[in-house]
Amino acid sequence: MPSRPYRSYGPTSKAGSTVALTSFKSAAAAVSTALAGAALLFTAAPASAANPPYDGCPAWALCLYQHEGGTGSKAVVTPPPAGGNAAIVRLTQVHFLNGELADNQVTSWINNSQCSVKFMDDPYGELHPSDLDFTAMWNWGAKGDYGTGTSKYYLNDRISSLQFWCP
Ligand SMILES: [Ca+2]
Repeated sequence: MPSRPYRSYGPTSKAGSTVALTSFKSAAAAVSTALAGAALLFTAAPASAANPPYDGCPAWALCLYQHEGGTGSKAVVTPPPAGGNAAIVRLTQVHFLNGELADNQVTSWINNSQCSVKFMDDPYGELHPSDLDFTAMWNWGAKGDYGTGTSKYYLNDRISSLQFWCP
C-alpha cells in the first residue's frame, strides 16, 4: 500500500488510522492464508472437522448433518417449490458431502425453508407410518439435535425419509 505522508499533517488524522487498520487486516489475512496452507500440508484431517455448527446451509434449504449440533458432513436437501405438498425425500437416495449415505445416519438438522418437514424412520414412511419428528412451516432456522445427552437422543441415526409440506 502506498504511503501518503501528507495526510498525517492535515486535520483528518482519521485517514491515517484507517490506512493502518487496512494494512493490519491485509497482514492478518496473509497470516490466515499461510496457516491454512500449512494445515493442508501437514494434516490429512477432513476439512469438515473444523466447520462451525450448522455451517454452510443455504437460506432456502433443509440441511442434514452427520453428527450432533450441526457438525460433521452435511447433506443439502432442496425443498419442493411453494405448493409442493407431500413431497417425499428418501434418504436411501441422499448422500452427505463426504459420500456416505444419509439413511440412518442423521444426527442433527436445520430447516431454513418455509416448509414444514416430517421425519420418518422408514424409507417408505408414507406407506408404513413411522413418524419420528416434525418441524412447523414458517419456522426458519428450526433445528433438531439427537446427540448424546439431548432430549431426543433416541432418534439418533434413525431418520430414513422426510416429507415436505410447502405453503
Ligand atoms: Ca430408519
